[in-house]
Amino acid sequence: MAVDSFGNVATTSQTLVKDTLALGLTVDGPITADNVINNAEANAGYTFTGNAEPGARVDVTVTDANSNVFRPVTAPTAGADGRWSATINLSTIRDGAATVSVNQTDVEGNRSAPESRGFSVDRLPPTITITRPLQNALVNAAGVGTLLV
Ligand SMILES: [Ca+2]
Ligand SMILES: [Ca+2]
Repeated sequence: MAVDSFGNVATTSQTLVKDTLALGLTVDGPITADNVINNAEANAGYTFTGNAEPGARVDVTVTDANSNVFRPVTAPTAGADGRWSATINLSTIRDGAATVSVNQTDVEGNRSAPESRGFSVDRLPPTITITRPLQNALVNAAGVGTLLV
């Protein structure tokens, strides 16, 4: 408030918006079409995507079944449309249940609660087991035609 020599009073007001929240954090799924990272997909690396506040830095962490942790080389920043993407090298990820976790720090420095999504890693090809029949065991007609001993 300001008062001049004639007693006129000038006031100004300004509305301050206090931003204490980091909103809208998501991580897209499924991870690959089937939510399973196979060997070829692991070797190629995977680009995780999702939403965050525009301009927020998004920390992306993948943890595999052996508690190995994978991160992008640099944490992505959400674009003006709120989209983020992070390519992560998964060439040494291990088989089993894995999780991608994301957290964001918005431009005001607010951090949000983490979001996470589970997926599977299956890098081993299916195994084919051929069991020789026991000696003198009966093999039916279908088995005789296909079994090479
Ligand atoms: Ca915010
Ligand atoms: Ca897949």
